Amino acid sequence: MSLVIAEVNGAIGTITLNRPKVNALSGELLEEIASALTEMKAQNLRVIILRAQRGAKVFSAGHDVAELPTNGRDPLTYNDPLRQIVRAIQLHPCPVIAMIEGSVWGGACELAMSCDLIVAAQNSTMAITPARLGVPYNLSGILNLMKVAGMPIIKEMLFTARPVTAQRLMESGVINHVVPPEELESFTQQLAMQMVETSPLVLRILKEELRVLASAHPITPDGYERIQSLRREVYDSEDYQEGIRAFLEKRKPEFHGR
Ligand code: YZS
Repeated sequence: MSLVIAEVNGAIGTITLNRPKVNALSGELLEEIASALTEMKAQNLRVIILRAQRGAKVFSAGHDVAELPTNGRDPLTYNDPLRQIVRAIQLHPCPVIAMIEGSVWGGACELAMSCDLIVAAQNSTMAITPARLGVPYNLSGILNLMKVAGMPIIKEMLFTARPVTAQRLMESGVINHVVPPEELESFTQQLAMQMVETSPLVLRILKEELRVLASAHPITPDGYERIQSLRREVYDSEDYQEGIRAFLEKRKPEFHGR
């Protein structure tokens, strides 16, 4: 069975996450999203909708924790499949709308936030979880959060690792629209149609302009080296090993800060 269902209806493409295991973002699932995006790019579609199965309780459980390395290697490198998909969505020539139903966890929040707009059902939530798992979030991941959300909500989400409601995320500017679950599909289609009616050339160029300008954060080599060495402290730590072990053993982690 495919982990992703790709469909085209007129100028609108839809990519549906379809992994029975709560849509956890395994390398294989992410590769299927990448292939769907590449095919849709070749078809010159005007809008893409990224969604989970209709009625999903979990949009996605985030990075597949079983695939995180436990051998002292950086778990979220430039070439990690999730990082590649985030870049592919940001670089995709047409707008991508995340249509959210259910809970969104960890790396799946970044996947959703890398889309150009987010439409969410009233009962959906997002939780950003590296502190619960002991994972050193990477720099582009943090920067991507900073591009969409304000510092107060980012800090609350990162420091508590708890789910935040779609309503609060809309008030914080992360989500564009929150709608009743039964209106989610029709509302998102309508929004997509409004974009289909505009100039594809202008939309493509606006998207790239916004991407480049929003990424223009200068950082000194010294600052970069410092953050990277702090991250290394985490993935070399006992807490990192404990976080993953506890998840796989389905228990609460016991962190000691070393
Ligand atoms: O018992 P089986 O074998 O059926 O497996 C269970 C879960 O262990 C598995 N599963 C996962 N496997 C790998 N990676 C995951 N992220 C993951 N999440 C779940 O899927 C099977 C069904 O899970 P259940 O817990 O039984 O399902 P349910 O009771 O419906 O609860 C669904 C949720 C999503 C609420 C629950 O599974 C959950 O809390 N999952 C973990 C969510 C999470 O913390 N994800 C963050 C992953 N980390 C990242 O994305 C980044 C590395 S970071 O942390 O840095 O942001």
